[in-house]
Amino acid sequence: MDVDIGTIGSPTHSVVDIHTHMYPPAYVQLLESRNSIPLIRKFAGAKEPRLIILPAEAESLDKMTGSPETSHLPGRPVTTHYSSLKQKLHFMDTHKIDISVISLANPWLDFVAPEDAGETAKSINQEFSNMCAEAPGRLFFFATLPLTAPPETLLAAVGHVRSLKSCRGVILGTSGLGRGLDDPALVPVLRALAANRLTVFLHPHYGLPSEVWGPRATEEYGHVLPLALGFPMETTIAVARMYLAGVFDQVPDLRMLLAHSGGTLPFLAGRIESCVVHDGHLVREGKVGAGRRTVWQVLREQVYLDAVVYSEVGLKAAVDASGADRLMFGTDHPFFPPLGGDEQGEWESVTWNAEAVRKALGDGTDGARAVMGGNAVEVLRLREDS
Ligand code: 5CU
Repeated sequence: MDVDIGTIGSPTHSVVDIHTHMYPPAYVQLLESRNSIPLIRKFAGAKEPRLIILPAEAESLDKMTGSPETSHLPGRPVTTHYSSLKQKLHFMDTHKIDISVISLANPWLDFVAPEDAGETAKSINQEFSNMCAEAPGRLFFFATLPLTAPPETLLAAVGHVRSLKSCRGVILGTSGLGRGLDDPALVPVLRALAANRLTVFLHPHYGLPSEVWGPRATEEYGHVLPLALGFPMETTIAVARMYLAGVFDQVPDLRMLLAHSGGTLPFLAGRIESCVVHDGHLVREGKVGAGRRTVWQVLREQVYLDAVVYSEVGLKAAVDASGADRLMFGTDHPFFPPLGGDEQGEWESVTWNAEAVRKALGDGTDGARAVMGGNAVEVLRLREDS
């Protein structure tokens, strides 16, 4: 079914895309200069250079390097959709998206040497800020943190991004400072973000260990398993670890927007709760007593979910878990382009998500309008100029 997402928005009800990435030109250059993943590499006979970023793609890259005559190219083509601002605006216009909150795509600066990370983050964030300045009111951004840098550099980066006019938060992977998001050393950073009203957009990259996909995956299954299952499980595990470590209680002002509708959290929150309540170790440690906030509470009090789940069933679970007032439409552009189709036209991956909103919340309802943009405008202060 064709969905005109423009009919959901209106002059008073903006359509906002909160999950939309870019690799600005300086980041593309950085990836082009590398010999191991993440990297961008040209292959003989291929029209566009290839972006190879996922851990699960390392094996295909090795195979390709060993026998360059293979027809199976690793990664994905780097089209103009990845780094051109003009292209981003065209994509927004095509899909009647009024406002986009752009963010660097994975794997951000996770691989950058500690001594370079601070300056790299500064220039990338400045580049994002400059792009937003070219389309005032239409573009905002989630900044990138230099997570491998020393703590003082990292905290200074929070201050820097806070000062950038169109910055509304930061995009964060699940590795944190290298030991995950339940690492006590990350708490001061999360506190600084919360104190500066910077929303954390949590996004996966690492998936699950490649072995779980089995010996046939690389040759036969493309990127389906790591993207469809590895990404959501990674997010689920990261947030469950934060919950068990008490991070949400330690940083009560922290606001997290979870990619892909929270992975599998809306579906598994009940099971997590049951496992917590029935765990002898947690009970003996006094962690299950009065005053404990349940996973459900955290989902309704500190968590927002994007609506990038491509189905009514998944979206309904997200609505049930966090509430329609905590869900926000997204596209995941420039990923999931129409293969073999017109990349300048309408993208099916976008209309699937808009259709899911329509079906889960009702055509033309206040709930649908809130998810398509109203919630993002409110939560991320998109009508404010600074
Ligand atoms: O297709 C992909 O690899 C990806 C990715 O890497 N990151 C993302 O956000 N979406 C799709």
